[in-house]
Amino acid sequence: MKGVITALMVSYDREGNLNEKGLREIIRYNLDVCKVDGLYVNGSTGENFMISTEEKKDIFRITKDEVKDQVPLIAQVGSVNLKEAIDLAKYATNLGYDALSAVTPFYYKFNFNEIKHYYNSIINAVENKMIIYSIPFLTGVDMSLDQFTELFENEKIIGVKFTAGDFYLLERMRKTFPEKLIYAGFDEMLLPATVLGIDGAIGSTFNVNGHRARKILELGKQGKIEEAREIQHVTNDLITEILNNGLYQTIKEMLKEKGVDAGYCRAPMEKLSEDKVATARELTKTYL
Ligand code: MN9
Repeated sequence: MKGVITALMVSYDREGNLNEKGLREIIRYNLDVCKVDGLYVNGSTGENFMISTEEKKDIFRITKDEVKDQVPLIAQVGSVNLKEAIDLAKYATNLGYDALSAVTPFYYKFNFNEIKHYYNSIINAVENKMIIYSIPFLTGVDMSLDQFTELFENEKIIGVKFTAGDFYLLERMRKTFPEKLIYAGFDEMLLPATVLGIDGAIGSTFNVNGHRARKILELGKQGKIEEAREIQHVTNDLITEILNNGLYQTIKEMLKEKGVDAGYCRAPMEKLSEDKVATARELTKTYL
């Protein structure tokens, strides 16, 4: 479960209904064109926090059916509704997902004992492994090295998706937990994270830019920093444009330009204006 892992996009129609055919096409594009090493399902990029439990299950089921055993699959099951998280953990485990992941519980200011109880409750309910999903800029939950150490005492908790720019903490984590899996979560900081010794990366832009991410990771690991930096520069030119134009909407529009039925984002996320659709088309021509 190392390497470039796409945070999978999901296709919704104009009314916000799940588009199974489109989801399958996005998966195929990731496996056949971007050639990524795995998929992270129902994360932020999958618009997970705006959809129902039944829809989450449909996405887990369709994805496993399309991928079979081609690449490892990670199921993000985290929810402030702990019963839902456990239900989803059982569901994804029964489907044969290779690992689970759960976002730190958010909205309420849970104390660390509550967070620890949340992770142990989810992972001890199933025969599977857990990757912590840490994304402080969206959740407001910032954990310390000592707190990660306490969570990692449970051997079923095998790693972390580290979506943060705190490279001091990242370095301390690498040194302290050589046997745990650390995934970079910000695609625009992939090279510096690689230099610090991550095992892989999980990101949204890999849906379209997975081939460049692979080069950055491989060159970075080989110590070919100049070459890797050039590719990170091009990657970040693209990511900056995507962020300015609307993150998930623009990636979907780029996929559509490549013939993938990627659909629209789920409300309350808005649809792109004509101008922004045109910008996404230009980006596709320039970068893909
Ligand atoms: O999880 C993604 N985070 C979010 C990873 O979507 C919130 C990243 O891949 C970012 O989308 C990407 C752009 O900032 O690095």
